[in-house]
Amino acid sequence: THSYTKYNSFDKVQSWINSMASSNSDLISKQTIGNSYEGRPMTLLKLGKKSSSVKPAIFMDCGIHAREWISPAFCQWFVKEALSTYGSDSQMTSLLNEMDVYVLPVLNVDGYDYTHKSNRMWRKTRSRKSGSSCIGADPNRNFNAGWCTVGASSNPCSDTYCGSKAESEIEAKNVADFIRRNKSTIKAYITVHSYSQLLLFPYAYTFELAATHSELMKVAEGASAALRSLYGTRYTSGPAAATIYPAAGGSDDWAYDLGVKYSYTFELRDTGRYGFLLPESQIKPTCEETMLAVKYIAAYVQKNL
Ligand code: 0X9
Ligand code: ZN
Ligand code: ZN
Repeated sequence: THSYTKYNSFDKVQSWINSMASSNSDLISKQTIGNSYEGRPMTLLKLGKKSSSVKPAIFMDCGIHAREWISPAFCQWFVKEALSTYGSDSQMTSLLNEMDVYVLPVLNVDGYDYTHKSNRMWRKTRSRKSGSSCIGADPNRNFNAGWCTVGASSNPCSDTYCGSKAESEIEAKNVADFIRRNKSTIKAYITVHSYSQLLLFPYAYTFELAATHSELMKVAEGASAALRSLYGTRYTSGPAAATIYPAAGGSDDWAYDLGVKYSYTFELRDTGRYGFLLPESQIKPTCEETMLAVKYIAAYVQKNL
């Protein structure tokens, strides 16, 4: 059975998605943005008060990397909190009245399932390619942003394999197609990873500063301060190349260059004690503090539409 304070399997997340979407039809709907390499549906939730006019939107995905289990846990938590605080929390109410929030709880569905069934430390997709016995590409090296120029490998056996071309991975292509199709409404892109306690923004594929660097930094610092206010958890904010490492093909850089001006990558808890194996006892505090940061970014975006 599904629990917000446990790491749910893909099947549990999928049935949770279906039940959320069918029981709260006022505020939530679901759509499939495509299927994965192994044929699993990639189901996107849309949160927001129904409106006759087109609303601006925020897109958030979790679980690009299979082993980063706290990330899908956060997307599930976000959906729960959004629905349960709409109508009582003034910020959430105003956010969902004025904007839509798209939540993709698990992007790398095949990899996520594989980490539950076979190899807990798997990172990549599960695609096969002829000529190599190695499986999968790194979906966060597969977007069309300086593709495979730095911090990525062209060796299919590497954990940072960039794929045979940009968007070779169907999961990356499905997300990119959706964002391109809805480019005029999507004002912010948030992607959730673990671990290291960082709030990153473009660029990762170059050390050059983004055109809107100071605004991106200001919002990141505000979000990090909001996060820290709950339990004192410290996050470092900055452009990805200088703050973590240079790496091309990331979804954050791609979305930013497409024109989504507010593009952020969260690296959630912890700083390495447990790493990807973050205990379930930390799901609740991690999600509660991260809510404050995501809501800070959302409030800023909403105010600056
Ligand atoms: O390397 C990554 O893809 C992310 N770190 S992780 O440990 N979760 O794998 C950082 C992503 C930062 N942004 C880009 N590299 N574009
Ligand atoms: Zn990651
Ligand atoms: Zn709460």
